[in-house]
Amino acid sequence: MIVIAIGANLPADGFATALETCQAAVDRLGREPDVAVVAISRWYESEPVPPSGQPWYVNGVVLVETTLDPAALLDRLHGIEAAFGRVRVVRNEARPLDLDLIDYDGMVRDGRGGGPVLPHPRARERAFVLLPLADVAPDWRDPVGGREVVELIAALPADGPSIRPIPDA
Ligand code: PH2
Ligand code: MG
Ligand code: MG
Repeated sequence: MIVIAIGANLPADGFATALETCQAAVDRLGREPDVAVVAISRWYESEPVPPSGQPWYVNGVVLVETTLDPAALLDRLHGIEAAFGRVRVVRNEARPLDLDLIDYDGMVRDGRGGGPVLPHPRARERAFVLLPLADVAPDWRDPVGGREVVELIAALPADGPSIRPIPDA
């Protein structure tokens, strides 16, 4: 199973909202050669982590199938971010699109020798990844700790950052 998390807290140029930006990014991902989007979570609105004066994020998760290896897939994700106006300047600044590779078929890699760190090292503590992940992959397990997504959700601090599903229009 290959898991990609999507986030945005500014509309990209040409889009009215961060939600529309995220939806268009999923469309674009599905039109990439060698990539198929096979499941899309609900969309969520989530308080920025760490807390800041930034706008709330829109977050979601998709499952994909691909013949690309993790590094090549990540390159494609970065290409889509750039096409949606993402300029990387300051860590955690507000952005029109963030595409993170969360899990690639359970691979565990520390990033030495190039390519992404897998699984994404912070995903297991982030409600804005885990809640949408549970929508599309309730049987997902953290390849490192072996814990199921529902256990990870239950372990989140009760007073953590707010997150709620965006009702369908
Ligand atoms: N992404 C971050 C940092 N903080 N907070 C929320 N709510 N959603 C995100 O997608 C997010 C964040 C770094 O990529
Ligand atoms: Mg991110
Ligand atoms: Mg990112």
